[in-house]
Amino acid sequence: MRGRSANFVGIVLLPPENRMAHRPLIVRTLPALRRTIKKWRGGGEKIALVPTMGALHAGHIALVRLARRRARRVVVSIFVNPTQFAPNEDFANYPRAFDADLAALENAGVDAVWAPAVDEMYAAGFATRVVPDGVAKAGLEDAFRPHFFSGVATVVTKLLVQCAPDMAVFGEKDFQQLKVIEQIVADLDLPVKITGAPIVREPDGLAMSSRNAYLSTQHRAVAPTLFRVLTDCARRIADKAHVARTLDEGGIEIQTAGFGLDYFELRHAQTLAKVATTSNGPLRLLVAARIGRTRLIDNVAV
Ligand code: PAJ
Repeated sequence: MRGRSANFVGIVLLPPENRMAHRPLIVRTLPALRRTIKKWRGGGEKIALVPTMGALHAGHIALVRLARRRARRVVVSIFVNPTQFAPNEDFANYPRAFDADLAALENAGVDAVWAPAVDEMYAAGFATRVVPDGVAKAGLEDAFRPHFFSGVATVVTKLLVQCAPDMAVFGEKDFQQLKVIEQIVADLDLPVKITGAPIVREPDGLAMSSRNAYLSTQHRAVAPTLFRVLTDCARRIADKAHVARTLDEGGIEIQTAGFGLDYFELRHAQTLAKVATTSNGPLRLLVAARIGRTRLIDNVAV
């Protein structure tokens, strides 16, 4: 026994605060969140926020790791935000996996998980919305989900006020959403730096998404077509192929694979304005398409 415990002595003698260092604090109420933030601020610690709706995958965790490199404290919010879902959308069925999420965040070294109930976020009588214009009206996601960006803008503004982070990380996966949030922060003078993080993909190129869980085996096999067509068309456009023709051909390929196409467009990467030629970059190629009951979005730089 002596010899055996001696093998473990290095682990056993670790001070408790070190062993517990990566177990995130689960925060459910605004006063508790404020106390935590105030304590960290008082200690002069830099805070990063990673907003999510949970059902976490490697794409979310990459945002957390980026946040960890930039700030002493990392808060991840998990809140399936009802105001960004239309009545016919998947709010009720959106995947929820709090225990698995917590385990993943513990591994990633998160300090706190801000997970309010819906009535903590939207108290009785709640009647204020942030309604973004500009990039939020670019005719991409907004054309198919008209309610979406006011819901996102309202909840993200609240999260930024609640957590008062120095920085917040968002994925390029939701490219228009990232631009909308940059615009809100600039327009409302919110003292936070917004950082965009690259898209994390499955080995076959499919952009990771909580909604990929909805895909049938058959549709999952077809789903990487989106990234393949995106990269192929981006390369052709960068090589000076005719833009409209390339987009038409790419769109047909996506539909032939079995998707319903919402949009497949070349846009200016900052303003999201329509572009007909490659003369005024930086450019982004963006797609949204439906397969079965799942709607997928993706984009690449050109
Ligand atoms: P959610 O879809 O959970 O995504 C949370 C964050 O993870 C977003 O910034 C999103 O762009 C990023 N993300 C998702 N998949 C990614 C991938 N494959 N690679 C890199 N980043 C990825 O987006 C939302 O939640 C909500 O709209 C929210 C901003 C939390 C407001 O409710």
